[in-house]
Amino acid sequence: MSLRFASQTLRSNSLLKKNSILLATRSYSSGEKTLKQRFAELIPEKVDQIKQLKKDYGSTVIGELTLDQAYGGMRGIKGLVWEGSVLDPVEGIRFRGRTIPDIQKELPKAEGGSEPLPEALFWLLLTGEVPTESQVKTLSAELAARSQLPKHVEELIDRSPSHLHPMAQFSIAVTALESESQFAKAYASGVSKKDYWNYTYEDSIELLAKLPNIAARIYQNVFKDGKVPSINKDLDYGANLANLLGYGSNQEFVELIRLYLTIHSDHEGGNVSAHTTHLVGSALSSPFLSLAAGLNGLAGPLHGRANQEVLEWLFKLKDDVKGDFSKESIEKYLWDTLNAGRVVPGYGHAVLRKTDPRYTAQREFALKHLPDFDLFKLVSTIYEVAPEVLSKHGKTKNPWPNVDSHSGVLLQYYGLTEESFYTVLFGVSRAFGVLPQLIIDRAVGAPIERPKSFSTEKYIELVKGLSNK
Ligand code: HAX
Repeated sequence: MSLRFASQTLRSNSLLKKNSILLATRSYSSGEKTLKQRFAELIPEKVDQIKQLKKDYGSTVIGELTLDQAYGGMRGIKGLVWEGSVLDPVEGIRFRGRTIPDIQKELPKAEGGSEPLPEALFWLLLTGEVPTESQVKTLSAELAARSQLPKHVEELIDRSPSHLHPMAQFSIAVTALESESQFAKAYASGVSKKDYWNYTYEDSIELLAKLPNIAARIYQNVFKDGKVPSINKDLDYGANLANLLGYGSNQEFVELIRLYLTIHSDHEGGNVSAHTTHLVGSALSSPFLSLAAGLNGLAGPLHGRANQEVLEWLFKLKDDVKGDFSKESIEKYLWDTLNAGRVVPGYGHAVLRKTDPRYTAQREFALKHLPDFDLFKLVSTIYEVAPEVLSKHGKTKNPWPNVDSHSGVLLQYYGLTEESFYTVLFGVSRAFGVLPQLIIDRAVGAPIERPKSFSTEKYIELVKGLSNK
């Protein structure tokens, strides 16, 4: 090991020790377990559960695979393990067995607030347990305390040209945080596999803590005067993010951000951002490099960027229909989109076969807070027309709206009108879903991922051989 690396490792180990001491002290003072302590207690149980499952059922056939699936984006192939959430095609997402209305009811909220705190969801996704209010407060305080960005990351964001898409800036900044990775340093110093989760946990908390400053710095640089307010150590994560973006004085917006961060976090393991983060992590790349890879996938228009595309599509619709917002006129616009060979953004889904409950949660928020907003009314009319048009068109397997169909409209109402920034907010939220799985992956010793591929020629050989049997 080089001298520089050895001293870095020593520094990171002493920092880790300092953090653990800090956490232990806090837990003694409140008499409750911290997230890290509780997770550490749960690891042996999870490891044993998996070991037993593999021992009893390791050779059980859990599905069959067709050639169509190999060529069709691997839809429906069971081959991933994801603990935080499971997606039912009709019912939608359940986070550790809980629906969105369940988590709205059960998870701790900010004082005077009615939406769940995303920090509480992080706890739930990692442990399967609902934290107490004071446990969430401890976690919020830790995230606020670790939020400061290293100088080189601030400089990288500041030097990015304003025409570089916010998602590209986001990915660059998260990648550059690799300099802070305790996991990478610990790995290089040869720590035991059993301790990987510990460093992955520390990196994940560090990363989550720094995302509001990254997102807000990009937003303020690209769209405002470049000044980023300071993190308030007494506030929760959503309130701080709203403040940093410049909208924290509006409590309704703060509530929206808490809801937004909670419901965009996790959507089981097969979606591009979740799968990519997990895959890259399986090579023992740090949480910083793994999340950056996932964010690059989220930036695609068929995935997270759809929330930006929805707004662009809505504004074009407004121009096209020239004040005629009748169902007939919207129907014509939908057909024009489809006949031009384009997708209707915000509609369809690879798994869902009904209206996305994340759409419904946002619709309910709008009905409560902004029922008369013209863009909300437009989105509602499209909801009445689009499923029938898409069904008649006959291509998509799911003519119902997904999460991206609604999120931008809510942000527009509160004045956050710069739609090219929207996927960054999605990315901050997605970190709450994919980082718990990375920590679990390292805790249970998940192996490097390596499915089998064939060339078309080889598949021809394979299917001919099989059909001759
Ligand atoms: N408008 C028009 N056509 C659509 C469509 C839509 N909204 N959704 C699907 N289709 C088409 C597909 O393009 C595909 O056409 P081809 O056979 O010509 O390739 C056909 O219907 C079958 O597709 P599918 O099986 O129903 O859907 P996929 O699993 O292949 O794709 C997508 C799922 C979400 C990518 C797709 O529905 C889509 O492109 N939707 C619009 C973009 C969007 O809203 N993306 C966000 C999804 C939610 C998310 O991940 N958020 O981050």
